[in-house]
Amino acid sequence: MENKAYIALGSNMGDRLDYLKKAILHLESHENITVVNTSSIYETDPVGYTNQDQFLNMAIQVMTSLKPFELLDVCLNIEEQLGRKREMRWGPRTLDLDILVYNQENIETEKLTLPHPRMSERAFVILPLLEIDPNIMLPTMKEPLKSCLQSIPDKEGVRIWKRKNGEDVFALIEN
Ligand code: A4P
Ligand code: MG
Repeated sequence: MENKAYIALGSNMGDRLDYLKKAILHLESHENITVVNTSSIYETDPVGYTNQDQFLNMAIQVMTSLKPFELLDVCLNIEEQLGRKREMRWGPRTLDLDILVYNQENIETEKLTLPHPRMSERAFVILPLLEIDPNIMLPTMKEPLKSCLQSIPDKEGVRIWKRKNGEDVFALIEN
């Protein structure tokens, strides 16, 4: 499991917490993926299309032997299994799994862009990610990601909803 990746999770339909938990368990149950860290769970005001319910968002770190496109396919499959219907870009969703970063890969294709193209403008992505890796560097930025913090909008729309206590990776999703 030599590759390090960060994945953002989001849900704003149905039992949001249950979708996040199930997504993490699905990833962990894949033989080529180990979940090594999770952020707290945040409740966040919708960004983009704002006439929709609040999201739960979090970030996780995985180690994987899958290549980037293989990891993406696993994520898309899990979204599908957990009932995601693609109706509207930026619209309500049971589960969104976005790969944020994969090692220091820089990929620009329609199917997969890494690092995730909109991540550094989005408080609902950056705050959970910095919680698990405060010094993370992106291959596309000279400064550490935390240097964006001051200038990103909507930070007040991102609130801790379920705090992670201690080091136990699965404590949040087990109870
Ligand atoms: N794709 C390309 N790069 C990636 C990547 N790094 N990770 C492709 C995952 N997928 C990637 O995604 C469309 C296609 O993007 C995928 O098939 C994949 O091949 P999608 O999930 O179907 O579309 P989407 O999520 O509706 O669009 P998009 O542009 O990914 O939306 P975002 O940017 O994810 O925004 N507000 C709050 N508070 N919290 C949220 O989580 N999420 C969105 C969605 C809007 N507002 C939000 C939130
Ligand atoms: Mg997505």
